[in-house]
Amino acid sequence: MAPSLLAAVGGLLFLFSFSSAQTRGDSVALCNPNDGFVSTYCPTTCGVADYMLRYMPEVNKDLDDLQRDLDSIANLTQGAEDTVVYMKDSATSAQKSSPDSYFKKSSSMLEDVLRFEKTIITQEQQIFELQNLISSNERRMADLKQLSIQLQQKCSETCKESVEIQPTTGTDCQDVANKGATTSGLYYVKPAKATEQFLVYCEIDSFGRGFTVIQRRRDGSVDFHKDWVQYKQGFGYLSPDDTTEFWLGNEKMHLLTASTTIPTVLRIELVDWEGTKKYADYTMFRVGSEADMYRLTYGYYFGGDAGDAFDGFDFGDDPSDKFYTLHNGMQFSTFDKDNDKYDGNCALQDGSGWWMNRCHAAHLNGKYYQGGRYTEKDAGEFGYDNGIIWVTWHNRWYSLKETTMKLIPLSRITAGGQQAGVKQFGGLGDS
Ligand SMILES: [Ca+2]
Repeated sequence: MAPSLLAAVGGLLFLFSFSSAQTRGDSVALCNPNDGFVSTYCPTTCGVADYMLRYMPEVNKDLDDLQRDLDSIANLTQGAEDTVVYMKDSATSAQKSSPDSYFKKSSSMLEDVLRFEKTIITQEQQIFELQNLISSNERRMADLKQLSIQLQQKCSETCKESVEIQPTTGTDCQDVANKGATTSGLYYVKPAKATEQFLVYCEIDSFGRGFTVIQRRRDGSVDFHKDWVQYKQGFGYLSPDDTTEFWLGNEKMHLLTASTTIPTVLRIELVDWEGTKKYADYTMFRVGSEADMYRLTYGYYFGGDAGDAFDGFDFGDDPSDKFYTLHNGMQFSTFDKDNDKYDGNCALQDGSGWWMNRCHAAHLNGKYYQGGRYTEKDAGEFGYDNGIIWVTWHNRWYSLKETTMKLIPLSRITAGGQQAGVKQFGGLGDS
């Protein structure tokens, strides 16, 4: 307790004893104050009462203050006690609950750690796999580099002629066969009017017939969209085993057919996508000179089961269809040399070189369509029938799989009575 408070309590007790005296004094107003009272004389009852009354309000106020202080102290004490109890309770409860909560916290941390460890393991696994991938790729790259070096070495070697060319020569393949050649393959021939020999593929059968092959389609490996000069000189590839596509060339065809007085048969052999083989023969076949634009002429259709498409075809579009699609007498056209009977340019529209009329019923230099069937949409910007066509067998929206055009003297076509045996024609369709 503060010292001021003790003094106040002491004063209170003192005042209390005087206050009972005052209560009994009932003549306060009549009291005459004695001037000497303060220090010289003993006070009268009234004097004492007056003195006390003067201090009464202040004392009461002090008492009130004191009471408030006491109340406040009591309150504070209670608050402190409450706090202590609360703290004790808290401590107890903290002691009780702490291990649990720490356990929970540490468990959760442990879980986190485990999760992170798992993630790390997964990532390590991924890194390992990626490293494997990198090394595998590096190995592949090394292999490829090695291969590239080998290829470069091979390419730098001088090209060796490995194509076997048969030693026998003649004016054409029948002449070669007549001289004893029995093997199909590459031969040099020199027709009478030719200034120099040139290479051809001779198909020599077991009857001693020698066919000179002038055109071959078999897999679409050669693009037949060529210009005038290319069709004149020939393009594609001759192979000793008859595995390639080519156009022998208009000039050579002219030389082969114009040099002889013996009628030449053009045999056309066709294979469709079902593997069926058919043929058509034309005798007295000739290809004119370049001055006459390598005009196609023949005497007549000599037979075959493919039908006479060179004679035109009545498509049913127009009464003049057949007349405008026949080929006998037509000059050769390429996209850059329009010799057709059409206002437009058949060779340009169909992307080939051919003996175009207006335009064709037979079109063996057409675009190669895998599977055979095609539509206007497939036929490019012009949308005309531009496939490999022989309409007397398959319609114009069916492109044949294989074709062969080959020459043989008329005198040999029926040799051994074998015209009917053409179904066994060599090479064709064997691929
Ligand atoms: Ca024209």
